[in-house]
Amino acid sequence: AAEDAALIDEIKQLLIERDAALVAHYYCDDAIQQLAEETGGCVADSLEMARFGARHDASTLIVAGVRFMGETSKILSPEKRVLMPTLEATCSLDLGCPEDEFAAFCDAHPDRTVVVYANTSAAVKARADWVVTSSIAVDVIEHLHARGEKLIWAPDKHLGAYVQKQTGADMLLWDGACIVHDEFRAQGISDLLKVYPDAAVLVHPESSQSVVELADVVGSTSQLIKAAVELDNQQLIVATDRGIFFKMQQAAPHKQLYEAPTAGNGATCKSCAHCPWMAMNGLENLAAVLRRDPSEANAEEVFVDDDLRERALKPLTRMLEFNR
Ligand code: CIZ
Ligand code: SF4
Repeated sequence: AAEDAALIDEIKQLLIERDAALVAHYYCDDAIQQLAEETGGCVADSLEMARFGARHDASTLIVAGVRFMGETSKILSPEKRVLMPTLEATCSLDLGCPEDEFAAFCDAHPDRTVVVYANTSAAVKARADWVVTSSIAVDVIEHLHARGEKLIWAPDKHLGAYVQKQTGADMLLWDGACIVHDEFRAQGISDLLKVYPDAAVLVHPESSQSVVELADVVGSTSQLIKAAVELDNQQLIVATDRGIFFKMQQAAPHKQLYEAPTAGNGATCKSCAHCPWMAMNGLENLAAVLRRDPSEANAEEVFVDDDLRERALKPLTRMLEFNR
């Protein structure tokens, strides 16, 4: 803990020296979220992270999250230097939707509007008509469906199925999943509800349909935090990355939060309900990336080439303007 305190002081000092703002996702470890908060950065979902970064006047953004979040920040703030604690932090949805296979899928269905989830590479976004996050997916698809458009949806099949059910839209779904949310199990949640019969169940729609069906509230990370505050229930069973407990408990200090059970529960589970890529963001690599001489190349800097950037910016801008 003493070592952590020294590291934290060093990082705070370096953020000032480098004119840098720390932008962290809700799924990062508590120490990172706390630092972002204490240094005037932000803790948010991917949409709000990108917005915050673009608005902030720092010349450097440190994006603690996963690769696509760094890319989105760079696309929206090309004049800023975007660094990450490690560029190796990726996402099973991004990995499961390679650019070439996705382009072939789109080419096979030229009559369909292409909607991709924010959890994709810049190259996949560049192929899309729309980018959405889970907080606005239903609203955007409703809007496109009302205009009579037929859709391609990628990459998360669970979120896609959920949105399809909510809107009745004609959607062809890519077969991708989040390795964290895919692990929640309806049976485990039903069993936990027997122990806490008054609990409300909060579910992120990257979870499977059987889990979504048990939910009192289905929503994005920000929407689930809001629900935790507003619901009368004192006990909450939460089916999303447990990194969210840091902000949720802060927002609803008197409520009891329980992790929804996963398939891997028990002795075999090293990191149930916690994204292994989000967990790669630590104090050590955060400090290391800031210590490097800012006049030299930084191995953890995010670049998006200009042509790709321009193409990916279009569907991202549509999302931001839709959501204003
Ligand atoms: O699961 C994720 O990576 C989420 C929820 C990303 C986001 O949009 O904040
Ligand atoms: Fe990707 Fe899932 Fe990790 Fe989010 S929690 S970054 S969707 S693997």
